[in-house]
Amino acid sequence: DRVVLATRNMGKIVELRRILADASVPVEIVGLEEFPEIGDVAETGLTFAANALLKAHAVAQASGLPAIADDSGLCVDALNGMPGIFSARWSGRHGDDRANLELLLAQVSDVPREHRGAHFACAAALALPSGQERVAEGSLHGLIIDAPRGTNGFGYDPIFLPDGESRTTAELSAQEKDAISHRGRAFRALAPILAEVIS
Ligand code: ITT
Repeated sequence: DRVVLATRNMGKIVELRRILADASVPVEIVGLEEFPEIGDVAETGLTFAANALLKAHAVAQASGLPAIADDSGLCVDALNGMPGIFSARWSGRHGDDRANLELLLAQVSDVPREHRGAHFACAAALALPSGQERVAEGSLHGLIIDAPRGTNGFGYDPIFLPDGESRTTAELSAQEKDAISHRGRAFRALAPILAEVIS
């Protein structure tokens, strides 16, 4: 069985293939590069779940295969939950992780540590060409530190310290991040649904 992974974000692709492989879902994951005719999906939803479903449905319709999508982001308490669904384009340059992280750091520079709370959120969506859909969500709570640390992961990982951790998510190993991450939680919850729906 083939399932399309509906994302163009390399950081997510690496993590999703790993998380789904570890969850032993008996499917072959194919990337969007196999469907060059599928263009970008407008992320017009107001929630992570709405945007994940938009991406999954668009790709399931266009490819004729089941599709899974991730919509995720970092919600910062001191910024009223922003950048949230705008995390990938916070600086105005979509997918420019460095620029997004620098802007966020500047925005919280005056916020004292006790008010640096934040969480990563992920919605994992599955859509079938028939229109059937499922969503699962996951989150990871922590705080924003003053300066980037670590080179693993992607996006805002170098400035995010999970609760109870002394290392940022960019200092955790891949396996350590997957075990606690918003994406790990969301996709491990979706995995049995995926296995059931495509069997
Ligand atoms: P696709 O829509 O093609 O999947 P995208 O990068 O545009 O890719 P999103 O709109 O879901 O996807 O944005 C997710 C952003 O949230 C991502 O670019 C990072 O800035 C941030 N993010 C999500 N998960 C993260 C993680 O595990 N670690 C660090 N940053 C993360």
